[in-house]
Amino acid sequence: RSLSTAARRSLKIGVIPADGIGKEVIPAATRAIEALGSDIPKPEFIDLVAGWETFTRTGVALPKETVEILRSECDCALFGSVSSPSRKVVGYSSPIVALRKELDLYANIRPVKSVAREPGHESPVDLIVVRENTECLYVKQEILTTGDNGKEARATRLITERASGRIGQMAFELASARPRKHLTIIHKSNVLSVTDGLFRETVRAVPKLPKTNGKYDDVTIAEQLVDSAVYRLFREPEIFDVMVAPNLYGDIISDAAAALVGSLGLIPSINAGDNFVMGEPVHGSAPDIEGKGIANPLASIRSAALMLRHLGYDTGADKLDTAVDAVLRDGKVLTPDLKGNSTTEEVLQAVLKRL
Ligand code: GGG
Repeated sequence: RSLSTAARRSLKIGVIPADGIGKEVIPAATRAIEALGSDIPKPEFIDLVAGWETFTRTGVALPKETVEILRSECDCALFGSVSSPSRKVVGYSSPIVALRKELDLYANIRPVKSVAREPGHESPVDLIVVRENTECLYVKQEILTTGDNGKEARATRLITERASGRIGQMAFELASARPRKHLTIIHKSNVLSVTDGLFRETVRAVPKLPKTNGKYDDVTIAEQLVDSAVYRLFREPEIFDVMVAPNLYGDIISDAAAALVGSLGLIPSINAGDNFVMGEPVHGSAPDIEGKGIANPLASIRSAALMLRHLGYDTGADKLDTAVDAVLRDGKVLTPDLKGNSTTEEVLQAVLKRL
């Protein structure tokens, strides 16, 4: 990471497929990256482990070695999907939540965009969910006690000025670079006036900070309560451009928004911090289709494109996105989530043919 983007001769990418279909779609993404040739520095893939399966095998969900190698040897990473159980398992904690914290990947950027009828035409849905990635209820401080009402479960919801400020700045930065320059702050501060109130006020204050120097003056700001935001997302998605939300709301809204473009199997994300970036499809490990070879690889290929773009490799990223758009527009080679009957490999081949 001491090398500038332009000076890098190779790009070291940590590869963590983790669980379920992550093991099928992440290899497809690495093959798409390899096919970019001289558009990017020579990719070197470093295979790393994490996940529920790793836990059942070794007793650790996120091995120290995985974190150390990502920190000391990798320029970036690709993460697949994880199948954490829905019950408490002693000694287990979600490795993706932990990894975002360990590497301080404070922004989860999730673009949701439908493919335009023809290249260059407007997409009917074109928005970005910017999800705070390190706190909210995902600090996972839960306690179970027994009182007069039987068992009582409590969770701490953490919202800090620091985390809200930096995710706010990231959201303004993204909004100011888009044609519509519109940012909607998502909260529920009519009920949670202390926690969501702090998030809302801190994000709102970003453009007024002296360090921003009027940089975001042309960004229009709106706000929406999270429940009505979901309603309006389905009724009139075109009103949204960039949405910024605390962790839990951002997680839910971005999965919901995926329904607008046909499949969760199309939605990419990056987990970004000031020093590291990790691409990750928004979908989970999909145990129902694991091992069948029919998982949609496009969210992972698009996550690779987002990761490359974040690192400044726009040509490579554009090529991947253009190839994915062409496959979708053509509509002949699609996995079952998009009502097709093609396999992961066939969709990958269709992308590779267009690179
Ligand atoms: N790639 C996104 C993903 O794996 N989603 C499922 C998820 O977030 N799971 C949380 C967990 O299992 O710990």
